[in-house]
Amino acid sequence: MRDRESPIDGSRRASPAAGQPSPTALTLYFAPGSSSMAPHIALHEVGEPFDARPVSFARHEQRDEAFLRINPQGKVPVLLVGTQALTEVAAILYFLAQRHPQARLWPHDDPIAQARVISWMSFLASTVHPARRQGIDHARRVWGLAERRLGEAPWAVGEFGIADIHLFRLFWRMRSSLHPSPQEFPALEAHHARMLERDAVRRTLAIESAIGYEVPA
Ligand SMILES: N[C@@H](CCC(=O)N[C@@H](CS)C(=O)NCC(=O)O)C(=O)O
Repeated sequence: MRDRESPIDGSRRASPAAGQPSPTALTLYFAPGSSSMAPHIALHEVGEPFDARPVSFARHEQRDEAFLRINPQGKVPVLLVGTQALTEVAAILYFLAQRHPQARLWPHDDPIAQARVISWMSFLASTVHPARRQGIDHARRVWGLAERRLGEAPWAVGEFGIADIHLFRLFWRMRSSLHPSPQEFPALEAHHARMLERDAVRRTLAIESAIGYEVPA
């Protein structure tokens, strides 16, 4: 991490009188282009200020002792809420959507839509994200399932929400590594284009590309 001070080490914090951060202040640990892009987008969507801490994969900062104290798995994203660490894209997106109902990232009044969002997020985390490691052919088959699942709908479930953010980041990554033709996944391409119209997405991409992507091509 570029900032060597461990944010969970209370002994190294300033005293409250000297301006100790609020116990609910948000800190995002992220590596440009990686899974953490999804919570990064969500933070811009909800508009809450946060402290952004880049983690360099090239320098193996995810293996630094200070970072492993925050997330023993050595993975991003991590969102600190005060000193409490949240991990896993799905959980962080859910947390931000609940914390900011005005951002309308979650179908608060519709239990069936809520279950469908969880279904998408589970599918993305457990089937889509790990697919690439099982080979290009397998990854393409799995993306074919995502394509059919999205179908003609503009968004994953009803209105725009957290499942779209999660889906976007994974498809963005797949596009830059497997370079599918525009005809291969037309629904996902249209979704990707729709996402790129959003200020929060454009802002996140600009910030992350300026720092530099260190994820494998
Ligand atoms: N299931 C986790 C996946 C997180 C993950 O795999 N993060 C990767 C980047 S995409 C990482 O930090 N890798 C660093 C490493 O394994 O050394 C989630 O949804 O947050």
